[in-house]
Amino acid sequence: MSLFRRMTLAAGLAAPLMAATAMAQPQITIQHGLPPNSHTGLGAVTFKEQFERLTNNRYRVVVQRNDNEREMIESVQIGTLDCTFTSTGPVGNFVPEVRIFDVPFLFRDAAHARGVLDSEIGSAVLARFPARGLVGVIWTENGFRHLTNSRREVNAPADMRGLKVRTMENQVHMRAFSTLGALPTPMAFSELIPALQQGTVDGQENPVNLFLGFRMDTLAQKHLSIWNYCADAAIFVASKSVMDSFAPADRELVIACAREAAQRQIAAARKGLGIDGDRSSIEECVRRGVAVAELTPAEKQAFARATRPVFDKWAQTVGSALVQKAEAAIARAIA
Ligand code: KDG
Repeated sequence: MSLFRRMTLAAGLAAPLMAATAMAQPQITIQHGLPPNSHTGLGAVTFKEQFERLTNNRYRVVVQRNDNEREMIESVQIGTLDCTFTSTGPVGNFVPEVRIFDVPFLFRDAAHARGVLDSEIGSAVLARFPARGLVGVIWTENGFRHLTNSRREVNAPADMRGLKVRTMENQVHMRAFSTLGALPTPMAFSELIPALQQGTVDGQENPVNLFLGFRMDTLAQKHLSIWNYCADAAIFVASKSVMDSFAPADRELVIACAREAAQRQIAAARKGLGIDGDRSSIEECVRRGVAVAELTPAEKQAFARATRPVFDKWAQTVGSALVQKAEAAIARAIA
């Protein structure tokens, strides 16, 4: 798709406020799911600043918020949106191989997750995106997803029975929760806070910094289980048709700026979680009266074993050498 055609589409579908005078300057729109002061907000703004600066303002980058990640990816796929920072949550619906990174209890800690993302496994998964009209530009991070709920302390698989838990629109997550005897309730992030307010779910799982930022502690979420269930490998995804429309030098700049943005996003997502000794986010949960259960390695292993059928089921649907490599990583993670 030519850049001019894309500008017209963007003006018509994605950026109704764009002034006619700005038409001479091509516009790139990036969407992400959280408020401006979040880690995804920081990533998107960093991308904007870097790309505009390095192209001497030949482009204008517009940052927008959209808390429906599935919708964002669909738009990127059809080329009405240029790019997005998204969690992997709904991405597996478009690029099934991404589900490797949704497998529960795959990663021990942030360093382990980073190592796998930056390895040939991460690159091999990114290589699957173009066939689906997408470019997986770079892996970033949302932070480990932890469970909160209004009903009880959870530190063993049996504690999960009967808990109604909001999950992302992600088949691996849903299966993991149902395997543990919980009742997974998939919905977009935009529906999560109303669901907690109305008590239509007992719990949810998200990185601690999102839990704090959205004040979920005030929505009856009194129990937090730090269980390193899912590393939540977020990703910068661009539209393939849009990337193809760039001159090679500009395409390289997109990649370089996304990398810089990802670095800042990762640092922000990790803040306060005990990585590098800073536990301020976990301490803030305690200060707010949340009962925090930090699971021991043995307790996490019990969950990893209990959810092992999820991997086996998922592996049947993907198949391939990739699965074997991921399986080795899983074996290491639960050894
Ligand atoms: O990518 C940032 C958010 O949109 C993402 O964290 C949403 O984790 C999310 C969820 O639970 O839907």
